[in-house]
Parts: sequence; structure tokens; C-alpha cells
Amino acid sequence: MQDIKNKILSGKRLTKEEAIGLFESDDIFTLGKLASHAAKKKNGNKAYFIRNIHINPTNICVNRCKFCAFSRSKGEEGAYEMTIDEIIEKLKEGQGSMVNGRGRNSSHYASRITHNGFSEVHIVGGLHPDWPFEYYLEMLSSIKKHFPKLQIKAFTATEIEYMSRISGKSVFDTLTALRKHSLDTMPGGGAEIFDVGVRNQLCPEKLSSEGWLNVMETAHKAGIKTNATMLYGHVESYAQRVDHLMRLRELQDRTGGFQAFIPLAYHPKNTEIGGSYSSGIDDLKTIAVSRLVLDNFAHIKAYWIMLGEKLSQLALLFGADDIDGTIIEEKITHSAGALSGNAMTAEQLRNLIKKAGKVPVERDSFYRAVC
Ligand code: V47
Repeated sequence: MQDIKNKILSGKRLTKEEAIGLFESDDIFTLGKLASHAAKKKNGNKAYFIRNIHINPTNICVNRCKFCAFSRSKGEEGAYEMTIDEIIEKLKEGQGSMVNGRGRNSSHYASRITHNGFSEVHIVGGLHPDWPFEYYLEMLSSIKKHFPKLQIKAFTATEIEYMSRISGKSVFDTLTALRKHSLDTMPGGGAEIFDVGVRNQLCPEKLSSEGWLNVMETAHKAGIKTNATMLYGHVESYAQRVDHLMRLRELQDRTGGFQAFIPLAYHPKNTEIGGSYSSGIDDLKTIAVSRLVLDNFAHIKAYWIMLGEKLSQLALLFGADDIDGTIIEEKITHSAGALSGNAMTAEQLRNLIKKAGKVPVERDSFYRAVC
């Protein structure tokens, strides 16, 4: 630990072996301090949150990843698909309640959210067997037409590659078309774990690791900022987590297009692989090691939906500088047994950050402060 400490304090890069050593160490207080030091160098005492809303247009998916409790096959009980009008209506309900404190037909949201509206909508969903590419383009244009100031963070690399296949366009042309129709940024989902053996065990039908990295590289070349994730706490080893981080660090060295990294804690309920929840210690270690390895990422997000409200607060002392947002309604983690709530108000997020001794900064999709 002393050698690694000296290395980090002198600003040197961690090797794969050193990062595995950090995961294996029981000295989580030293690890936390080092990660906190690295986070302060990047973001001072600031911790970010955002007024956002999640929309999952469909849970119908041609892939059936074994860790996913959200997806359904077409015709299966519980399968759903939203029309564009329904998406707009859902945004209006949420937005109205943010602005007025009482959204139209929305006492449900109004009791929880009061303020000036969302900065961002986060859209991800299943790979629908019948929707044409034009449906996604129309979805984006229609959202922007109704909510010109709303930033759209949409579609994982997996969805983008699927759209490229159904449209017959290259990945670059697919992304360019989406951008023209108002896509602002992309979330980091679908990365799971890059190790081919584990990936084949978890999600054999899914876009390969190389495919995921290629879509992200292409997005960055097309001028689209993205996030990156890692699903951990299922069957993978520490070495496989570190391999995942190293591949992201390598791509970020080349493109600089990633904004935030989000470790996603595996939730086991209603999934094919089952298993158990990650421990709090493992969650904090993963945040801290990510902060230390990904020295070229500006932000590490402790996604409160997956970590829980209190642990995400603690993660701010272990290298995280972002806890995500108001969310409103979360389906993916809640299908798999999330122990957190569904929504938080901006005030709750602000307080959570303040009580960790950090300075809350409300941000937009590009990490610009919202006043
Ligand atoms: O890609 C699916 C994961 C992801 C489970 O970029 C699961 O700002 C845990 O990517 N247990 C979607 N995780 C969510 C995601 C995300 C969330 C918040 C912010 C951002 C961002 C991105 O959820 C999927 C998959 O990796 N997931 N099932 C599960 N049982």
C-alpha cells in the first residue's frame, strides 16, 4: 500500500497488478483516502447531481441477458411498448410537476418534485424486434420539439449497434443521423464486463466488448460525449474488473470522449443467474479503485439507485463526485430487487451531498453548472 500511495501522490499511473492489489487489500480507509485525494485533484470539493427523468420506451428485447430482470420477449406477460405520444405525456407530467409543484394529472410526481423542470431525459430500452430506425429518430425530434431545452442522453452502445443493423447504415452514419435528430449525449450502459468468458456466460447474444468499445470510439469521433459503465458483483474476478477498467482507460487516452464512469452493482432478484447483492465494502472499493485507475476520466458516479441513498453519500468520501439525479421512475434496477427508492427531490440530493461535507453542484448533461 505504501508503494502505491507514493505512486498515486506523485501522479503516476497504476498498473494492472497494483489495481488488483488494491481490490485485494483490506485497508479500505487508506484506499478511500487515496481515492478522495484523486477526486479532489479533479473536482475540488464539488459533488454533482442533476434534475433528470428516466424513460424506458420498451422492455421488449431480442436479447435475453441472464443478469437482466427488466426485459421480456414480445407477447410475454409484462411486455410493454410506449408510443411517442405516451413518452411526451410522461415527460409533460414530470416536467409540469417540477415547474408547478403540481403536474397535470400528476399528484404522484408532484408530492416529490418541485422546481424548474428537468435538465435531462435518460432514455434506454430493449432491442425491439419491429421498431424501425425512423421510430427512434422521430422519438428524439418529437421530444426536442415539445421540450427544446431538455437535453437528451439516449441509447446504449448496444442499442446503437442494433439500430445500425436494422437501418443498414454504418455506426458512424447511425450516430450522425441520431445527432441530427437531437441526440445530445449517450449513457454508458451495455458494457457489462469486457472479459469474453464472463460475457459469454452472462449475455452471449449481446454486442461483443470490441463492438461496444468501437461504438463508443465512433461516437466520440462523431462529437458525441458518452459515459461508461461496468456491471460488477456477479461471477467476475477482481482481475476481470481491472481488465475492464484498463480497456476503458486505453480508449479514453485515445478519444477523451468519456465524461463519467459508473460502476453498476449487480442486483440478483428475478434474474436467470441469481446470486447475491454486492457488499457495501465491495461497492466502496469499486468506486475507489475506479477513481484511482481511471485517471483520465473527469467524473466517477455513485449511482444512488443501485448503491442506495446512504452508501452513495458515503461513496463521495471514496472517490465519487456525482450521485446522478431525481430519476422519477426507475425500472431496470427495480425489476431486479433495488433496495433504494425510485425518486429523490433536488433538495434531498443537495442535502445528501452537503452532509458528506461536499459542495453540491447542480449540473446539466455536459457537467456545466445549472444556476
Ligand atoms: O446496461 C441490468 C445494468 C444498465 C442489472 O450513463 C443491471 O449515466 C444491476 O447503464 N443489476 C443500464 N445492473 C443502466 C445504465 C446507467 C444507469 C445510470 C446512469 C447511467 C449513465 C447509465 O443496467 C445495463 C446493465 O449493465 N443492469 N440488469 C441488474 N440485475
